[in-house]
Amino acid sequence: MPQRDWSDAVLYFLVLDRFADGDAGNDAGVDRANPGGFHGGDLQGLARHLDEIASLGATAIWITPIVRQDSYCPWAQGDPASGFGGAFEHCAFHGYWADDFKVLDPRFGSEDDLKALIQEAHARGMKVLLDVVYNHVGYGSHYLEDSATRDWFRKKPVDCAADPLTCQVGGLPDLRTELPEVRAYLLDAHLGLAERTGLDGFRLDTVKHVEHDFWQAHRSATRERVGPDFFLLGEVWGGSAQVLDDWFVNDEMDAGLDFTFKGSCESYVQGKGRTIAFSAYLEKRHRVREGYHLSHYLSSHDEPSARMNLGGDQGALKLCIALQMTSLGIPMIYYGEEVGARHTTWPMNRVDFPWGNRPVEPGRGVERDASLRDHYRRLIEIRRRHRALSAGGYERLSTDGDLLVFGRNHEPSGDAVVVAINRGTGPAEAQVAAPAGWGGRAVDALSGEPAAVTEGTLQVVVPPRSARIYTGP
Ligand SMILES: [Ca+2]
Ligand SMILES: [Ca+2]
Repeated sequence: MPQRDWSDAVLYFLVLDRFADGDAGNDAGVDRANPGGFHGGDLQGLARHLDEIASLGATAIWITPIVRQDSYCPWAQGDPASGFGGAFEHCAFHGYWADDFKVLDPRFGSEDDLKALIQEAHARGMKVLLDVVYNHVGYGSHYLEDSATRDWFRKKPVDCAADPLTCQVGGLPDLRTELPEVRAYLLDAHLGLAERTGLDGFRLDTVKHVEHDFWQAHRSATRERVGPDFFLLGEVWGGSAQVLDDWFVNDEMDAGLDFTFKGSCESYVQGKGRTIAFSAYLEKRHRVREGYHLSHYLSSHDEPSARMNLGGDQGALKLCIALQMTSLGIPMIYYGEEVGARHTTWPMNRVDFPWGNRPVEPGRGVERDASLRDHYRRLIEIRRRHRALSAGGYERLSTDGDLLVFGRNHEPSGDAVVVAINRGTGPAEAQVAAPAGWGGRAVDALSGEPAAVTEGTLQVVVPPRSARIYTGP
């Protein structure tokens, strides 16, 4: 299958340890009762269950870091709102506490396992992004002790509010990424793995904590060593079209996570704020620099899930999913949210993937919601069929009351779609200008129901708390 252009990519992010265990032989120390323990998921398990992701319609996977992890597990206190408020040992199951950047953690698998995973993903038309950390190491990394590397770290404690570049994020040892020796080592470690295994790109962790000139050197190095198409998606905490431009203007990366979409959408579908203000917000996202991408999501490993923030209101959640799939950017799906995983907040926003009655650990026997998955699948299919949804412009058509109607137009292909979202508890109607060339009738791609087009006017009729995606003849 051909690889797809990133402008219409659909990304699936998973915490590898929490997805599928394909090798019980690397499960020493696994403790599934501990929310902060390793749960056994690995590259082999993921490779074996790729169809679970491919059949959803995803075109790319982002997996958490897989380099060898620190074995130190500090005690932590769960947020009572998560459903787990007790103390627990917080281990490096998430992969962000490296012990050594040059070897893979046997708990996640080997380089051969990674190569096999990439081959299997490519065979299904999916790319693979690996999460990499350049800013810090784990609390007990061997680099802190070795005489050759112990000077690679800043010794003076710095507060992140005072200086994001030299501070210790979460108290983690900060690498002196301005030193040529440190840069060369880190680039060699991460890019070497990409060269050897055929990765399609990186998700870059803690971007704002490393110098811009590092990221510029990094971009040149990836171009030189792994090719011009190697994709870079950065995590700039608080990222938006405006904030991320500081990293796009000098081409440090291709895309950045959009931290604004989730909260804006959650508020809007709960009736907060005026429809016209939300429309202006969606329009503003289109000011992203030409050729660069936002990646917008509803849940992540670092925030409370949309499901939790919406109080379990499935109707509201479905509206946010519809908005996610009809908005500009690369939609990112957080593993399991498509089947109703019970992610809450930390530490329970990284729960096991719900496998239902399939014999897969971890997460075997955890209930899953097939109808929610169908909603995702249908929306992703509609998005991939319409360039207007992934790459088109934004036109506000109606913002009366609780009904938002907007047009998405993609001029190069001539594709046009009209999206209507009714967040209210009553039915809503509007008459809006139909895209050029729509005569007679349009069809709601979600329900299959026809809609009238009379003399260039589309009759928009939306049931309570529902979405319509009108497509032309
Ligand atoms: Ca395992
Ligand atoms: Ca730093």
